[in-house]
Amino acid sequence: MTLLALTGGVGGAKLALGFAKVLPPEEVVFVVNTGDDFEHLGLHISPDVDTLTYTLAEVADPVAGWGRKDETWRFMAALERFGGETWFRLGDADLALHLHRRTLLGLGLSLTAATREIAARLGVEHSILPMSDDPVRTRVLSPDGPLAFQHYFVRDRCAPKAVGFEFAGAEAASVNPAIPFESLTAIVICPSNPFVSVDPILAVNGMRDALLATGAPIVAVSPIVGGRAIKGPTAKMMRELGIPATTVEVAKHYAGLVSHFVVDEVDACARTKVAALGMQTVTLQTVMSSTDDRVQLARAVLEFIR
Ligand code: FO1
Repeated sequence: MTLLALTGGVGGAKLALGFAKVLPPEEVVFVVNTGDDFEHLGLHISPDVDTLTYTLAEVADPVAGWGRKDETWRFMAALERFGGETWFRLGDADLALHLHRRTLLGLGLSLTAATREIAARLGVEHSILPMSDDPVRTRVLSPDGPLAFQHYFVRDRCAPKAVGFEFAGAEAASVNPAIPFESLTAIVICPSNPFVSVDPILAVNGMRDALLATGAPIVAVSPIVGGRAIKGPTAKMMRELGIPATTVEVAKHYAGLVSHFVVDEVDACARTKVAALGMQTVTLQTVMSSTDDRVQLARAVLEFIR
């Protein structure tokens, strides 16, 4: 089989690790949101690509989910003394990755090639593909105007009200040519934020049509469990957009694209409404606290597809 898994950062990377543990590198490819990318301190920051890379390399910080475990912060402390910008925290080892990526990009490598090189050096054998090599930048629309994604997410701690989203550059961006659409047997949308992690991927010019044209089942795993987001601001965003924060609403958001939808056991009663949208559904334990949980959910999703 060849599985394509679409993912954002921390939440999606958990299930991605489960797939990487049960499928060999030739049977799964990860396509990652780069709408969160930005230029900062002269560096190209690609948070979701790095979160997945560190997760698959099993060097991610287990508490934050982003950055590296056993990280040190001398660079940040030194930068602070200079009065530099420290709202976005780059650990010392993470900084090395960023400097190395700047070197690779400066040599003319694409983001895909730089990601492949960095992942290989960290011992990751599975393919991590940025959704596009062209810049796409997510902006959160707030009553006070648009906010660059990391300003909204990290600097302002998701406090501003979200009234909409923009994916600047998505229409002009090309789908990553390394995505093996022609050989896919299934597509999984990991339990990432539908609005700011998955929608930027789908917004890349031609991505949605290319996914649908594969004819492969498209399975989404709900990031909303019992009316709450497992991680991040998904539920808050839904309420601000005037949408009830329920798994059924997530399914509605994906209607027309997704053929199979995974709801958590606590939302078993939502299955009838999801089925009414024309999706096949299954109830699974989707909250992943341990590596075993990730592997178990990955296996169960594969079983559902089969
Ligand atoms: N998230 C934070 O909440 N605070 C940070 O200071 C922060 C720094 C950071 C550095 C590198 C990196 O790869 C990710 C980082 N993140 C940080 C996470 C990241 O910005 C978000 O989790 C994603 O953009 C949302 O998927």
